[in-house]
Amino acid sequence: MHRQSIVRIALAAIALSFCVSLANAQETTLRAVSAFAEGTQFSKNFERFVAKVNAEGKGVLQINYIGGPRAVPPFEVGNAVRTRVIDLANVTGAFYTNLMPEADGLKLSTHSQDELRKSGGWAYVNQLHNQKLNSWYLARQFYNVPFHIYLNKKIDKVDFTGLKIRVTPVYKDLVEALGGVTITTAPGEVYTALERGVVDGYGWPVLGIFDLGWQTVTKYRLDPGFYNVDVDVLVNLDAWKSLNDAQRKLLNDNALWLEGLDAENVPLIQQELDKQKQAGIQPIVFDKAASDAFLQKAQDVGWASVTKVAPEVGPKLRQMLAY
Ligand code: 173
Repeated sequence: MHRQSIVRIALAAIALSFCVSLANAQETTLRAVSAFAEGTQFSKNFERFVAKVNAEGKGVLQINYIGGPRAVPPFEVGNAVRTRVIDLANVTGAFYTNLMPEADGLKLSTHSQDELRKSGGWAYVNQLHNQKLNSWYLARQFYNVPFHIYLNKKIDKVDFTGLKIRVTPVYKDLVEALGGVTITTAPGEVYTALERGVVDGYGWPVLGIFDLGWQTVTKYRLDPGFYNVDVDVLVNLDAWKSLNDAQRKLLNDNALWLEGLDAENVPLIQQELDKQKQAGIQPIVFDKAASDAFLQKAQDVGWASVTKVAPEVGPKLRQMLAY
């Protein structure tokens, strides 16, 4: 080969490898964890989000999903994202109330995330997360999924006197207001607590009790369901600020896609109620007046608790989320 062409090819190769390494330098990897066990109800959609971002984000952004509570204990996930031990988290507000007490109010919103994005509710909640948890409030999932109290002792009125109930901050004040004794545990400890009879019941959403085998140690479900689940996707604020426009767009577009998956919850809830029935879990249902009183109590106790721990933010949050 002509000497000049060899030089030309060599130069082209150098130029090409330079471009490739520049492109690689722009690809960022975010480390992510979930506060819920891998593959279970409240991690599943987040895991679909991770897979989709990774498929679409080649050369732009990748998410390294480290996993569930074996990586970071559920009640420490908020702090891990705040301090950037991880960059991205799938976690419920109830698990980081130690750092941000008003996160307990997220379960009390009465609007879809889509509506809250338009009304300014999302922007307010995001601002609170920026300030209090050094994080960006990327997405909220499961707004249309209620919580229940599951019991192993039958009750003949909405009164938990004499009962020990496993809780998180979601249910604690409500259960106590109804006379129950509360024991706070992470989801991973619920099965053993029930099996050993340490608790007579537990709070949990309508979805997900089959994931960890709880149907074998559950007799009753108190109806109606109350509040709305929030499982939030948070990004460490410094990590968020370091991203370029294309990277943020990738995450935002997929966050909206993730929120859209909530439409699947409607048929899923029906299937799960049928499955609970087949597993022998009996609903405990009271008359309309008692049910309405229970729901009213849940709302009243919920907002009173948020306002007690966050006197200024509480009423404002109520205005923004439950208008
Ligand atoms: O019961 C819980 O552990 C809890 O607070 C929760 C919150 C959101 C989804 C699932 C469980």
